[in-house]
Amino acid sequence: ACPHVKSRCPQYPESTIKRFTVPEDKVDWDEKWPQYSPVSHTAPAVLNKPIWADPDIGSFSPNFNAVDGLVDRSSFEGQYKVENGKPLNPRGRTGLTGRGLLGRWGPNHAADPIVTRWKVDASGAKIHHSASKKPILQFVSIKRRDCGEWAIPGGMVDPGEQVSLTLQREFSEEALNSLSLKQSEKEDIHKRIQKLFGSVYKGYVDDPRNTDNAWMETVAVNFHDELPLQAGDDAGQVQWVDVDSSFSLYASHSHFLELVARERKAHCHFTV
Ligand code: RP5
Ligand code: MG
Ligand code: MG
Repeated sequence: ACPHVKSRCPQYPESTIKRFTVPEDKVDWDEKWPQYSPVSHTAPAVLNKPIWADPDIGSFSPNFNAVDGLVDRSSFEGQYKVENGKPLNPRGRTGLTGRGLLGRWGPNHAADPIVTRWKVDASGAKIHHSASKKPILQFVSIKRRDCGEWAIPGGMVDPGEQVSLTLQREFSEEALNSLSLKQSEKEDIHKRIQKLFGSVYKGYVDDPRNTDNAWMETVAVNFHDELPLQAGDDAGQVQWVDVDSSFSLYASHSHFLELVARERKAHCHFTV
């Protein structure tokens, strides 16, 4: 796997904290590096003991690398190491210890619904890219309220929740504003998004919130359909975006879209 980059972003999100700089050749835990002195940071919102967060290690020793009650603490990346009671990021050093903005020690499981359609002209014919000659896909993208970056409308898996439900729930909340719909409209939307396609990606997300002890993992799936969009919940805006964009997306989301485009034999170009 290639070294994580956004997980080493100098400025930790929603704080004034700066990460200890980790050069690419020192990311791997197997590289001896006695000078490594990462900054410790866990956001006040996490220390406040909300229901979505674990307690601090010391008073708390969960079953790592396993399904622990309703919380899945196993990783798609295989067995991760636990050192002094704390799980170690499977992709290596991030320059920051603690949990930062993430609630769980170890993997924090999310789900990413990638909803696509073909880009068509006024007559309904597929538009092909002038250089690659391949048809152009569009995907539903939301502007995240936290950082203002465009992203897939994903979200965290709730304890005990089926990933297939998280995908539908987060997509409906963020891209269809289902939290403000009538019950009958909710049911209609639910039926339409149940037609689930195979999963595109399962594993680590190079998310700017990641730390040495807490990181994002996801299951990304692709639905191909037309849907009426309306931004809601943690989405500020929502729109269909060409899978041919000059702007970069949140975390490793452009990588997931590359996988979808390849599978659908569509044009793809993203700035990473
Ligand atoms: C990313 O964070 C995942 O790929 C997913 O899109 C998202 C989940 O976190 P929230 O949207 O709930 O903040 O790493
Ligand atoms: Mg959400
Ligand atoms: Mg979200």
